[in-house]
Amino acid sequence: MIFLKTSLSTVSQARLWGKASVANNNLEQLIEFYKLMLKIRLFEEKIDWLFSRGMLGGTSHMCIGQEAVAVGISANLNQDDYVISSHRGHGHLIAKGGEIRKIFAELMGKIDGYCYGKGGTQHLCAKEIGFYGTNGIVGGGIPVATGIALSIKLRKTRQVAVVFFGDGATNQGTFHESLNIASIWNLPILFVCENNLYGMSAPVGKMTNIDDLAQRADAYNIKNYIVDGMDVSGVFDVSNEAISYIRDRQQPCFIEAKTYRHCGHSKSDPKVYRTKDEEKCWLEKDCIGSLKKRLAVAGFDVEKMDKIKGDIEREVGDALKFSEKSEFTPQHFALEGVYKDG
Ligand SMILES: Cc1ncc(C[n+]2csc(CCOP(=O)(O)OP(=O)(O)O)c2C)c(N)n1
Repeated sequence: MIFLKTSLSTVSQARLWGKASVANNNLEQLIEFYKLMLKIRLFEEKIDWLFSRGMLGGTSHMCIGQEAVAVGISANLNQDDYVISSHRGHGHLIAKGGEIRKIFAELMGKIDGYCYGKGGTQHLCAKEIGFYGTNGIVGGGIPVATGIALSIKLRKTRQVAVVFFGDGATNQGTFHESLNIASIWNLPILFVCENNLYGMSAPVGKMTNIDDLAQRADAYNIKNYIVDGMDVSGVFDVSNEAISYIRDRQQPCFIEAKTYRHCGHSKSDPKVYRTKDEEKCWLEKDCIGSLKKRLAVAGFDVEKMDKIKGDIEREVGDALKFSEKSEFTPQHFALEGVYKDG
């Protein structure tokens, strides 16, 4: 079931609505969603583990809790569609077909990383699968995606550009300028706001004076949707309609996915700005936990789910070993590939 822009004002309402869409997805598809969401989570949990042991430097922003948004939307994309991400982008890359061994290697500064170990977590780029980068500048990916959408329009293909960003990014000028341009030029772009309720420690309710961020798309006459971001099948259905609309009509769309990050903003965040009760409440709605329950109700037995988890754990372990064996990027690479002539 799909929900056009409504007066939705609470996340609990979104949750109820999202449930109605489960019947639209078949068991096989739900299992694939489950596998991919679990892969993203286990991969990020391993990154957390590496940080805790001092085996990774810098910082990283996990999407633990938000996996359903990346997976539900990317399931509607073709390889030659474009995805542009934010600082919280591992899940978007994996959902677009990214290889976890190359992401591990990138984070470790190894030569086999997606950007030869020079980019790290906030500059992950995989052009060969249409992934045009994570972006450390809040709102920075939105105009890039809008430019890509313009190039699609000029080339007259049926591709779409999808850009993921957080609630905080909707207060940036880049967001408003991009929505305006996309609207007046009829660009084939899907704007996806992952409203996880906080921009760092700032609650969305204190930073914006509206109930739903999707309202902002109305100001630019862009068709928009609100969906429960904890329900992967709801996200899939909504984005399926939005992406078909973009391809057929060559016009932009906007989705606000109400979601939550179970983890802190980045690895060093003790989360003192939110209550344990709130965290517990959202954990109960966790996208992976709830899908697991639905699969069990649908008759998919627990042993099979345990096997899936075991297989993914092995895959993550192998990917890590691969990246550990990879060589550190040689110093002379620092100046290579940074400037393209012509
Ligand atoms: C232009 C800019 N301003 C501030 C920052 C610091 N910063 C990094 S992430 C972040 C919060 C972003 O919140 P949101 O857009 O909601 O994304 P989320 O982290 O919730 O996924 C801020 C303020 C930045 N990286 N870039």
